[in-house]
Amino acid sequence: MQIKRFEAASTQEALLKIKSELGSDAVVLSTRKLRSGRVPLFEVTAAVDERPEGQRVKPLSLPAEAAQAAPATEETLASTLRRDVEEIKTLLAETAKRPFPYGEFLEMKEMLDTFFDTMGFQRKEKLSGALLKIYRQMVSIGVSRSRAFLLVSTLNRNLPTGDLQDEEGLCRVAEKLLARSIGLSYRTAERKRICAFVGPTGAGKTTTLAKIAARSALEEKLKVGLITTDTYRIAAVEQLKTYARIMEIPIEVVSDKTAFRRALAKLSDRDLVLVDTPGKSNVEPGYIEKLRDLFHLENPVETNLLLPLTSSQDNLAENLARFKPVGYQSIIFTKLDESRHFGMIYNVIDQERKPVSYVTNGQNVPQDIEKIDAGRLAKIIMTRTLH
Ligand SMILES: Nc1nc2c(ncn2[C@@H]2O[C@H](COP(=O)(O)OP(=O)(O)OP(=O)(O)O)[C@@H](O)[C@H]2O)c(=O)[nH]1
Ligand SMILES: [Mg+2]
Repeated sequence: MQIKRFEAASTQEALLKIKSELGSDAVVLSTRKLRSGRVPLFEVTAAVDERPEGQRVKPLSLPAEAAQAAPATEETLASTLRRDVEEIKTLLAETAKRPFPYGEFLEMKEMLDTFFDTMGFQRKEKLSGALLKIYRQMVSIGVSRSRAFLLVSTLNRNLPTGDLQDEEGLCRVAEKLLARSIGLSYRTAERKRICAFVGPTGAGKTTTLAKIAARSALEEKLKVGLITTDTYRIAAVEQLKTYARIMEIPIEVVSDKTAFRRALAKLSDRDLVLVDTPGKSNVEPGYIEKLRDLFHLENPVETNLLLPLTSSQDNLAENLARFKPVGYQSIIFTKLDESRHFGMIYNVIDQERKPVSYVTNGQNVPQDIEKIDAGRLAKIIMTRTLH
């Protein structure tokens, strides 16, 4: 490559000099204004490839309009650069302010996963369009992909070919299969006299307890008593005392095991004693052990773990593991009115093999609660609605 420096009164004049000396294949490397004023002077450095014709790099000649335009002085180049840098800075700042679109990203990932699953199934076993639709629906409401596949695969292998196109019929059979699977976790046990409510902060423990207390007292005409172990927050005690006052139900506030035993003795005439516990942060040391210790009495306590369906599947799994040492017997899913991921209920039951005693679907006491069995749960999951 030959590199040469040219001086001229304008860049156009310099380009003409370059063309006549180096030929039309010459490439401009830099332009610099050496002198301003009435007699300006420009320095243009150009290069030409000396390799044989066939091996030359295509020349980067100036575009026609650039050659026509005003000479590119140092000032104009610098101001263009400054403008570009400012523009890039503004764009970067705006991008940084915008939150990463996790929702859209996860939705896209879900669609891709389902698409690849569908392709995979078709290679393993031929599924009808109706079955694939059921699979996609189940995954979209939170049923794990392996459980959804197991279900459609069972339908595929056990139903006559003619039935595999009938989506409505398939949904009915799928609902029955789900109900049977969920039913395995239900046992016929006598309802215990003492019921405790544990679970993550804000899961709806106090509200659910109040709903059950009101229903038991008003509809079942049971003599109900309340105990709260939430002595950490005045507002929490007041919340339950208010409910107790309205329902005319006795309430005891306890802070340790001895007081708990005393309270149980005081409420010994009650048909049903409901025990509220405080929500505590994940890092509170000894919290789970304290709960377990409190409820391991000679008087058996039915412990309900409350899980809000507004949580993610990961968060549900975390809370299941965290509360396992308490030794809960039943699960209550709360906030179904704020979620569409009813399929997660099935994942939890299938994994934990524990029955769901209630679901709650709103903030109204005592209306927004439903006592639930396996058949009703399967219906809620398959129809994706509470009605
Ligand atoms: N949408 C909806 N909100 C609910 C439901 N159950 C409870 N809530 C609301 O959730 C919030 C927390 O309810 P609480 O009953 O105080 O929850 P908690 O588990 O006792 O809370 P902590 O004692 O602080 O751990 C309140 O605003 C309730 O009204 C439900 O089923 N649906
Ligand atoms: Mg509470």
